[in-house]
Amino acid sequence: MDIVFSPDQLKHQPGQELSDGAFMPAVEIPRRAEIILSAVQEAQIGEVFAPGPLSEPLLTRVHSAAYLTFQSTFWQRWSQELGREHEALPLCWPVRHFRRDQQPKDIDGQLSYFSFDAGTPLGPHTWQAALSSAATAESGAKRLTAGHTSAFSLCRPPGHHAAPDIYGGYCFINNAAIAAEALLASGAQRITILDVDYHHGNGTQAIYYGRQDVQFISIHADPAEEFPHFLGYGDEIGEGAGEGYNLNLPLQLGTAWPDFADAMSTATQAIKRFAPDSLIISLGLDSFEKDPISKFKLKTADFVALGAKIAAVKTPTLFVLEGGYAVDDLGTNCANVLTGFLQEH
Ligand code: SP5
Ligand code: ZN
Repeated sequence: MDIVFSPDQLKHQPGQELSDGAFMPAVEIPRRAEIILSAVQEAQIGEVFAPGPLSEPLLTRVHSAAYLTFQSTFWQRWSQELGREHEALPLCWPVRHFRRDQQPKDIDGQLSYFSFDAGTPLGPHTWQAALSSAATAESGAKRLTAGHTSAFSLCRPPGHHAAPDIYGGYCFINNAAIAAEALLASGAQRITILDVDYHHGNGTQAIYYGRQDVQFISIHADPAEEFPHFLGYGDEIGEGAGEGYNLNLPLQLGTAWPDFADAMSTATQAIKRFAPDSLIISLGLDSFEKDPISKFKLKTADFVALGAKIAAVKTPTLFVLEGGYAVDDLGTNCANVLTGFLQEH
């Protein structure tokens, strides 16, 4: 299985995030990608390739023009117009009783308008790294179009919390959606995105909620108990033409492999009924028992079984890295998913 990775992705180096009511060391750090890259090389999953340049039209298929203008000009405005050299966090959101139809002109208002959390710092090279991450997803998708039966896009920063015009949850560009759009643009009719990250993929759900060409399935911690708090319930089934093409499988805190495996069986049955041309896995590894911010209980060996369950769908599969934070076993867990997949494939 080819692995796609760009070192430009390491240029996003957040220092601190707001968490537990205080500034804490950021967890979505370059070290995550380095741990995973060395483990998949060690496990001889496949050869590592740099991505080609990102196709611009894919960006506009996923994100709004206003959002792309904001992100691509943000650091210039923040640093040169305002003289701010520290990384940026938003302060005030248009929640209940506020208006959302007026995009503010000033930069602090815009930071809030285009975000949903204060845990996702924007720094000088964030957008460049996010573009490289999206290019990594696109290059993986191109391998499936070329006839490969699997590929691994080692994307970082992650993408599944990013909606058409909102960043947050450490995500800026929705990489899984970039890959889905690349496959559709190359002639695929139906794509499934199966999101196994510990957190609900609210951004991916938002992008595809009204569409029937992309089925979205997410296994995650119950939003009543966990971030992103406001989306990911089981009664969210899609709307309009998309009704029936969104499936949320929330699980309780403390979930271990047997219950996660049951949810995987439900998911794979739904995928087989939909019969997609390709499967995209939003591969979060934060369901691990020792993940520093999460509360599921998957063990290192369980990730082999997870890969095998994905292989049982028997559909060309692109793995797109999402969350999973820097602990020693992170790389082994990732390699285990890919090994488990390859053994059963
Ligand atoms: C891609 C992805 O996995 N994004 C997750 C974003 C989660 N951000 C909020 C984390 C809050 C963690 N609070 C618990 C810290 C443990 N003390
Ligand atoms: Zn996550």
